[in-house]
Amino acid sequence: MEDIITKFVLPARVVSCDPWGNGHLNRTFRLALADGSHYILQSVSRTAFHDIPGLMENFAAVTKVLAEQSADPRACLHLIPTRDGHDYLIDEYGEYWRMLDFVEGSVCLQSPESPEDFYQSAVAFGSFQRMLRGFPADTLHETIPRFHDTPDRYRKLRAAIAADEYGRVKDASSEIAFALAREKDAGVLQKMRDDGTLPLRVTHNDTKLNNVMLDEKTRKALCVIDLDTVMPGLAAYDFGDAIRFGASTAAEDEKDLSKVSLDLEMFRAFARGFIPACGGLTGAELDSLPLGAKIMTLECGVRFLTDYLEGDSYFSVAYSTHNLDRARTQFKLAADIEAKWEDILAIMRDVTNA
Ligand code: GN1
Ligand code: MG
Repeated sequence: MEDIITKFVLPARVVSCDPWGNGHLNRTFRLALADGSHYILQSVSRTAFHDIPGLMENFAAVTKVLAEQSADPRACLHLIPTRDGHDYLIDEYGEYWRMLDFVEGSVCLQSPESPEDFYQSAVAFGSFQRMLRGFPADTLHETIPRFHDTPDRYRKLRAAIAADEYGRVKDASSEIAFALAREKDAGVLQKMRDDGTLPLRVTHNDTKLNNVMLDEKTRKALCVIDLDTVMPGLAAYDFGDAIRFGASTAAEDEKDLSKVSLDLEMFRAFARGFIPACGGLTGAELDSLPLGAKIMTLECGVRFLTDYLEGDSYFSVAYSTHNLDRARTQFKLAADIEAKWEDILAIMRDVTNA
């Protein structure tokens, strides 16, 4: 590790290097330097990302545009160059490493401590989308093709069921039945993307609450992180994925499903923050946001379930049924979103008429 660290231009000696954060793919470390500053060192998952140079090009271009639009250096990530002037390095094992400045004085939450926290994250993700409105989307590399193509996620699930390589299908029959029963409905966002009903925008695509840094004192949103999946997408993806994670009453891998439900107050807080911060969403986009919540939740469950059936090759797991537990929470939440559909629509009417 020391070898890698010395290849980046840092202002002082590194005194410690510790694992950091809660990502399921990249490996992340936080460095503490002798001058009191901190940096983030990350190796980018080669299982998830097959074009890391393209991904890093996106990263550099997007952070440049964001930095131009904000006076506060803490409002956007910055890549720290290597000594020979590159944005990343490849080590002797073929691993890709990048260094970022650490957003000092910030907190990153695994669940909102109040609706205000969640509102703040909504403002951050909405503003992120607005700030990238003028970005030439066709210059972005598609870092994971068909990332939120839900019908494609279902095709992969079906293939995993058919192969049953790890003999796990028998342990997941009710989850499989739940997912397949919703396959037809789950394709509507992709259909509206394909037929042009919904406009393509530059979206973040991984809008978990823990991908926003809040100021530890004011609790105002500072900065959106994890830019690996910034790609052309739908407003409903970012809205929906944020609801999936932050408006759930339980953690993504909670085993006690009675604890998992949709918190309508959190839903309202997010809608109130996201919609005005995005600005200029079309009527069809506004209508698609609740669908985004339902479909992103279902899709994430389908992805966890597929990975479980395929022997946990994508998401990192702490135990053998971890991905199955994750799939279960997503399906429980999706069912609760269905049950609360009329309440959700009423909140949307309130928020958009306010
Ligand atoms: C992955 O690694 P992390 O936590 O940022 C995944 C997201 C999932 C999420 C589920 C590139 O994100 O799509 O929603 O796990 N990222 C990728 O927690 O697949
Ligand atoms: Mg991510």
